[in-house]
Amino acid sequence: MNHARLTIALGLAALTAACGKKAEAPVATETNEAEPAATMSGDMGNMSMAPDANAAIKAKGHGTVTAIDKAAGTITLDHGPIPEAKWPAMTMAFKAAPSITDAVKVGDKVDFDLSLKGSDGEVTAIAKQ
Ligand SMILES: [Cu+2]
Repeated sequence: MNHARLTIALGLAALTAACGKKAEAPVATETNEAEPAATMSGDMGNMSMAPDANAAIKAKGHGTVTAIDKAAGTITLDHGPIPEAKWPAMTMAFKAAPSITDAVKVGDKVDFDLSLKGSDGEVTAIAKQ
């Protein structure tokens, strides 16, 4: 499963929905002398309601360590669903610092924190259950 593609697709869907809603809404207000509609379309990237594709998503997960590659700096986890990222359960590799890969071993059941950004997923904290 390609997380990056899924995340981007969800992001675009949300962005499109946000923009569509904005466009349909009545824009002019009699009392507001600031430009009502024209500035809106040129400023989509800064709309607070739009998800920022570059922002890291913080998530927590639970699973089992299935592989550790200290040389590559990765840990593979058979993890349960992660609602923050809209992921189903799966087995996948994440980047992990030595402090993470040294803290657990294959077969351990773990709770972990993730930082997800684009196609990069990194385990930022891990603890045996
Ligand atoms: Cu996954």
